[in-house]
Amino acid sequence: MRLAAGQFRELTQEDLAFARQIGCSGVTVNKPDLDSPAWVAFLNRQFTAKAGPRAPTRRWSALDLIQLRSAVEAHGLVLDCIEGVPANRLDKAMLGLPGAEEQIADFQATLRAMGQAGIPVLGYNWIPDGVWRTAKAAHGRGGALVTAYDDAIGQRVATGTLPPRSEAEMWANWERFIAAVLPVAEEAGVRLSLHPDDPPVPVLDGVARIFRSEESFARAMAHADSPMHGIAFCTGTFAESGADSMMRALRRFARAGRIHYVHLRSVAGELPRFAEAFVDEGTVDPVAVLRVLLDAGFDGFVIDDHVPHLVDDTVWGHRGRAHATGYIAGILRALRA
Ligand SMILES: [Mn+2]
Repeated sequence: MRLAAGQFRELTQEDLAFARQIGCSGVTVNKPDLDSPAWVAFLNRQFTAKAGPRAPTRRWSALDLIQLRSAVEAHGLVLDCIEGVPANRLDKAMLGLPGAEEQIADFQATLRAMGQAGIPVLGYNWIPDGVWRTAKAAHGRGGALVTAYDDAIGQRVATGTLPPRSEAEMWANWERFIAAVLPVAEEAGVRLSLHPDDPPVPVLDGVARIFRSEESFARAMAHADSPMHGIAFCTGTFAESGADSMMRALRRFARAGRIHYVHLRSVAGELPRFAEAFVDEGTVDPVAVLRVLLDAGFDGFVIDDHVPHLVDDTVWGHRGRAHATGYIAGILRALRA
């Protein structure tokens, strides 16, 4: 088990140095925009061959990803994982809309390119409208800014932007997707890791949220039963339904060897109302989580996740992430001793 720094959208030399400085061995990037001026500027600082602007791509090429990987490795780090595909284009596949086949073909192409570039894990989720919160700047400990969710408010929101979808429809769309992409992942040697729906409520905005419980993950793991298909185990999201059920799911899937990596964060409260919290408070016991993973012989990586926003913090959350990663590293050292 090792620690990674997480969720970079656009890498900077300073971010990569920071990841090393706080003791991480690897990084994950989240829906990187490899067409952005910032990334082009990064490449032009990192490499002598100049990169130019280009039109947005639907598929990352092997060259894109080799550049990404070598930029990370130049800082003494491993590129452990990418979360999401270009511009997060998977919504039509999730909803079964026209264009789904094209998105699945793009996803397959990205998997093949990742295999060629030697990037071992692709994290994905099955929530077409993403993570929902009803407050983005609630006050946590000491006034740190945290996100919060209240289902009484969430259930009253209807954006009207998505077609209604039942559980059966969302499962059928997922089964079509995984049947198309898992053989490609196996051939490419890239592991697909499913993140739970956040918040894990049965339905939001008219669309069923199917990956919200231990039972739903057991069904998904049995249906797509391959070492190349596993779980991005988010302790925070699972604990939004209760910390005890999170620990049950953790023990089950860790023992089964189906956890590829872990988002280690905590929450205060549970549905129907919760707020995000520092990793050293709230309902998630990070000592118990790491002990289960060590006992199960877990050999993936652990990253922090959304972290509270501290005084004078950056958008990415350098201060919050330094606190979370240092805290997790301390527990690991103590457990190993
Ligand atoms: Mn997460």
